[in-house]
Amino acid sequence: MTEVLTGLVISNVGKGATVEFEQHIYLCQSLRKVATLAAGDKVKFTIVAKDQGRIEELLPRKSILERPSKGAKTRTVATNIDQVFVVFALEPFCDFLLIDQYLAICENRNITPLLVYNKSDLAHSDIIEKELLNYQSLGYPLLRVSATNNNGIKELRSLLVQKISIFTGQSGVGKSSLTNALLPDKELKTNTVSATTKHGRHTTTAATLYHLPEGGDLIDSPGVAIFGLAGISENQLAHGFREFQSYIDLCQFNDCKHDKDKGCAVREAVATGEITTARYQRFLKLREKM
Ligand SMILES: Nc1nc2c(ncn2[C@@H]2O[C@H](COP(=O)(O)OP(=O)(O)OP(=O)(O)O)[C@@H](O)[C@H]2O)c(=O)[nH]1
Ligand SMILES: [Mg+2]
Ligand SMILES: [Zn+2]
Repeated sequence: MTEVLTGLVISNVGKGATVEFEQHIYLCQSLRKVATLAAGDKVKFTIVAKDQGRIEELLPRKSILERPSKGAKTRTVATNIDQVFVVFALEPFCDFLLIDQYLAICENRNITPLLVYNKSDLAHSDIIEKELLNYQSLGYPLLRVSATNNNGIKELRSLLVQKISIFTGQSGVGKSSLTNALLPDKELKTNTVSATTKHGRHTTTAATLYHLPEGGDLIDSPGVAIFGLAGISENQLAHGFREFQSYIDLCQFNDCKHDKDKGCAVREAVATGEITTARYQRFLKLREKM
């Protein structure tokens, strides 16, 4: 009888999932389940040939990040994540709507979000600084880093120990550059997951898990494609704006949409300045997008 092993999914490469067991990688298939597997999954598998295996069972997940797929479907991007590092920069200019979307998802998925301002070697922006002050007052940790001059990398590294973390953010903000700055062996930057785009730039196409020398794992994921608002309800979106939480219960109506509704405590808090207009406007925009 073949032995059933417990492995860790490193990446879903389309034609199968790469599964790690005792520092060895097996390309695994299963008739039904392989499409749903993602980086971070723990699976039971059997070895069927040299470097090849078959997935027998998917083990329970602690958390899951999904992205929208064809039709109303969703696709799993990564699982068992402890913390999401939301990476942004001056260039391409920081998309706060996207940041709020990531934060809202983390609030609902019990994942710790942290903000990472990369390319801190570039110029200062008053617009960005103003928003960052607000995020910090809401309790979101903020790190200023630069993959170019290694500023802040040590602190970033210390936050990754013993956790499964993922970098997310717009394409071009430097997620892969930061991953490379953190990994000791540049060879680990597998070319199988990076395809040269027509602009001649390397862009990440599949979420891939990397082990860190200090312990802990890092998943490098494709840019903006990752986790849309897939699987989140309107109520969860409102809850995902953490400063709304204490007001939601005070709204006059249970089914308050926090828009033009009568007796909305959230809108009232915007009027008195307890919730910033910027965050509230972005909430309305995201709700419209759903
Ligand atoms: N000035 C400066 N440029 C940086 C820094 N980090 C990354 N870059 C540059 O930004 C560009 C994009 O970096 P990537 O690491 O490929 O960005 P990414 O977020 O992985 O992009 P996708 O894989 O497309 O999502 C590259 O040209 C990097 O050299 C930084 O700290 N400072
Ligand atoms: Mg990348
Ligand atoms: Zn309301």
